[in-house]
Order: sequence, then structure tokens, then C-alpha cells
Amino acid sequence: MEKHNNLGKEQVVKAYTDMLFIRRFEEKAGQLYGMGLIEGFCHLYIGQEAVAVGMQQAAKSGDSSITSYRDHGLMLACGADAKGVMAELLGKKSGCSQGKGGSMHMFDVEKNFFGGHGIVAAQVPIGTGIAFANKYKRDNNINKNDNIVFTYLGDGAVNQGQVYEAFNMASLWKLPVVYIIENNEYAMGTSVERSAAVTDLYKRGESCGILGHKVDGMDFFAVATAAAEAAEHCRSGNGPIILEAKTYRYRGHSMSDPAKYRSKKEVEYIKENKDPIESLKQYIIDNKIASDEECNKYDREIRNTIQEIANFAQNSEEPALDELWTDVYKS
Ligand SMILES: Cc1ncc(C[n+]2csc(CCOP(=O)(O)OP(=O)(O)O)c2C)c(N)n1
Ligand SMILES: [Mg+2]
Repeated sequence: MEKHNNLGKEQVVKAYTDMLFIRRFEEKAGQLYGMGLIEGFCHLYIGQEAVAVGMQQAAKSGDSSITSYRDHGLMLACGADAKGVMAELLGKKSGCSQGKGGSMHMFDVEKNFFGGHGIVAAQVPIGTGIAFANKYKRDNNINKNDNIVFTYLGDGAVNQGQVYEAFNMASLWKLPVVYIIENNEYAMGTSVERSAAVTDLYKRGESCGILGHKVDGMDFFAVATAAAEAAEHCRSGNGPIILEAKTYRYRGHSMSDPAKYRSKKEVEYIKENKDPIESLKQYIIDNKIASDEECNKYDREIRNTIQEIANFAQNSEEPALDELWTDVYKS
């Protein structure tokens, strides 16, 4: 069988449609936000799709994922029910967090997706802790596993102190965790150049002896290859590893963003020359995996499905008032 960076044709088409699905889902979320149907914060993943979908190629059953508030894309890539994600955005009872988490606090126990975290970098020690649990269970014969944790953080988050406490413990105890630094060049309105003394973020684990690699996060195949190598490193008991995925967010940081910190020209340049979905589509056409027409058909089908998902979310009930008192910590 013909292989494309170790992936078969079906897997390549699946990656393409998964990325396109995330893009269309996020565009719809942006629209619904504009209509006032989504309230509060909402951070879109548009532009970064190749990172989550590429990394997921290396995931196997029992692996976990955890990320920041920019979580819809990864959650969909992890196979969460898209209706539950959209309904959560609209604050509905059928949402994956019963309408009480919203955009930043998605969760899916079945898919081992541990959120959705609004505090910048808070997910890093938690992801490290999940890796500790995996290793503890393995070492104590509670559950023989070689599971790993995909812990995502941003280029801004990587400047937080708790990241280095986690890095130190992860390396000391050889925990099976892949840290994926999604370097989308900005933390809100602050560029990496303005906030990082050393802009090669993959080197940030060096003082703890953690290996790091840089990968083109706009190139699905590059991410999938790096993900496979990183996963193998962790599953074989070598401890943590860092991948810095160079990527770009097309939309504002959240839905309110003055957009004064970068030029339209910069954004347009990336969209036209580096778009992860367009370049994978071109690869698919050039290698006769599918035709242009077939790719357009996938897009139409995805748009229809997304519309159905949006209808479902809009028509879902809101949580009852007494839900205010459930699942709330009480001493
Ligand atoms: C501890 C903490 N400090 C500040 C904030 C405000 N804040 C929210 S997002 C953000 C930028 C983070 O940027 P980055 O890590 O690059 O992630 P991205 O938004 O680009 O995905 C900041 C400063 C916060 N939520 N938590
Ligand atoms: Mg960033």
C-alpha cells in the first residue's frame, strides 16, 4: 500500500477532514458569538488545526490530553462529541460540562480529555500529575500501561513558574508526558520577541535535561512525524519530551481583541502561504489521494453537519436554575 509519511490514504483524508471540521466548527462558533448566542470568553483555534490533529496521530487508547482555554479544537481532535462541545459553548444542559463550564472549561472523561483551563499554565502541573499516575500504576502493577499524556501550553504560558516545577519533577521521575508548546507567536497582544529572553522555546527544558524539538506546526505531516517520535520516546520509559510547534492564530486572542499588535498583511501572508488545511489539500490532490471536487464535497458535507450541530445546540434546553447548586464544592 502506498504510504504518505507512514500513513495510508484513508488516514490522510481523515486528517484533512478532521482539520476542516475543526475550522468550520470554529467559524460557526465565531458566528454564533457574533449573534449573542455564546457569552463570556471564547478562544478560537483557527490556524492551529495541524497541531492537534497531527499530535493525535500518535495517540492510543488510554492516553490523555490536557490544554488551556483554547480547547475546542483539541477536544474535537480527541473525538469528543461535537454536539456536546457546541452546546457547552451555548451554555446548554446537553453541553459536555452540562452548560456550566463554557468555552474554557470543556471536559470529557470518556476521551481522557482533562480540560480546558482558564488559568494560564495551570494545565501543565495537572498533565504532569496524570503522567505520574500512569507511571505509578505501571510501577506498582496496578495497571500495566504505556500511556502518555499530551500536555499543551502556549508561548505565553511557558514563562510561568509552575511550568518549570513540573518540568523538574517530570524529568526527575521520568514521567511519560509530551509537552507541546503551541507557539502561535502571541500571548494576547504580546509577541514572543517581546516576552522571551530566548525565543527557541523547545530549549526551555534543557536545565532539567528534557530533550526538545522544533516542528513546523502548520505542516500536518511534520507534526505527525514528530508526534510519533515523541510518543515512542515517552512510552519507552525515557521520561518527558518537549515539542515546540510553530503555528499561528488567525483570529484575535479571544472575541474582543483590538488587533493592534500585528498587521493585517502579516495575517494575510500566513493565510495565503502557510495555511495547514490548504497545503494538505494540495498534497492530497497532487498525490491523487482525492480530487479537488471530492475535497469540495467533504467541505459541503462538513458545513451541513456543523449547521445541524448548531441547530441542536440552539434548540437544547438551558440548565435548570437549581443546577446552580450541583457539582459545586462545599466543605
Ligand atoms: C495566571 C494567568 N495570568 C494571566 C491570564 C490572562 N491571560 C489569558 S490568556 C493569556 C495569554 C496566554 O498566551 P499563550 O500562552 O501564548 O496562549 P494562546 O492564547 O496564544 O493560545 C493571558 C496573559 C490568565 N488567564 N492567567
Ligand atoms: Mg500564544
